Amino acid sequence: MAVYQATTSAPVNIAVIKYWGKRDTKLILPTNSSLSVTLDQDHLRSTTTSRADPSFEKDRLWLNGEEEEIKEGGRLATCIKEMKGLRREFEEKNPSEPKLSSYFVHISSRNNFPTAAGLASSAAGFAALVSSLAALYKLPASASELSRIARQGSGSACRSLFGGYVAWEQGSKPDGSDSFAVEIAPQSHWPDMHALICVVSDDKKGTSSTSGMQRTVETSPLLQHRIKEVVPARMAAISKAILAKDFDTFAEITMQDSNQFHAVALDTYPPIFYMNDVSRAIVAVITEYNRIAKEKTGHLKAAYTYDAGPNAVIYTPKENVKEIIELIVKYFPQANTFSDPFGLFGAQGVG
Ligand code: 2P0
Repeated sequence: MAVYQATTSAPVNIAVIKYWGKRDTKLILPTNSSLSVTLDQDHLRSTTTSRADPSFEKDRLWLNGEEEEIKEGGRLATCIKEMKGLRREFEEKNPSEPKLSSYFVHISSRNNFPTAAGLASSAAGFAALVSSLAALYKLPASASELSRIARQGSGSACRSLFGGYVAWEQGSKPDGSDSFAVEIAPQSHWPDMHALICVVSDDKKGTSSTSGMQRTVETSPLLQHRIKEVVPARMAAISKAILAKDFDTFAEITMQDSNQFHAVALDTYPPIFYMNDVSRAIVAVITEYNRIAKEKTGHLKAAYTYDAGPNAVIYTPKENVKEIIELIVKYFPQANTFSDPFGLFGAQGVG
């Protein structure tokens, strides 16, 4: 008996131009383009195994060993259905291929990063799910084509189909066919770039991204300014900075965009707070660190960014990593580093 099974993995990504707001909540089409840096390390990935078998009685999924319900019409069901649709097209073109599209699938997904790293896992999770089904089904689809399907699982997941620097082009078509991720540059383009994760809290966030961003779309006048006037110029400028390895411009835009995302959250009614006092203290430390560096050398040394939670991600050229960890430990003495060797991208607890 043939065994139809495939295992793949996908990395975590952290946006430097933030996605926040949908123009279509079912297809997950965003109100603005976004851009992320992939934390492309072996130890920050979701790994997923998919198996198709004629004996299976329904589609099932396990997340870190616990079974999750696949709700009809929900995001998981949509991704699985879309992937089966692609397989069906493939079988029509290649009639000798087994009819896997008619079998149910069992999917098992695990994150190898500690929950305590405070990272959103849905991006890596949906990207790994889609790529494992693509491998199971032997689809010739490109990463951008697959990103269109991962997007329907979780918006930010479309950016985890690539390593390195990745843009999610918002697109303009109502069917979402032009809303997908593209690689701006591979990680190898800028090996000097490092990221530190400062865990302020690993508590589950109060307002989910999905509901929070829709409240922002409905109530924030600042969001309208952001999506029309601010993001398009920043997307172009930061892409250019990445290609030129211009850290000063990259850092300035990254920090400004994090600030504006949190301003838009505050402009939501009722307001949404994701950063806390420790997050703000880290902003102050990095700002002062950059001020001194700029005075001495004319250049910035670090860029902070915060997602829908209080944890900081700090981008910095490699030469500053040690200094920044020492700085964080000095000002946040309760900090403890994870015992896992995090390699290039460190994770630092400051909780
Ligand atoms: C981002 N975030 O660009 C932004 C910045 C959080 C802050 O993408 O509803 O989990 O599943 O599409 O992708 C979080 O939103 O939301 C997010 P859904 P998602 O990374």
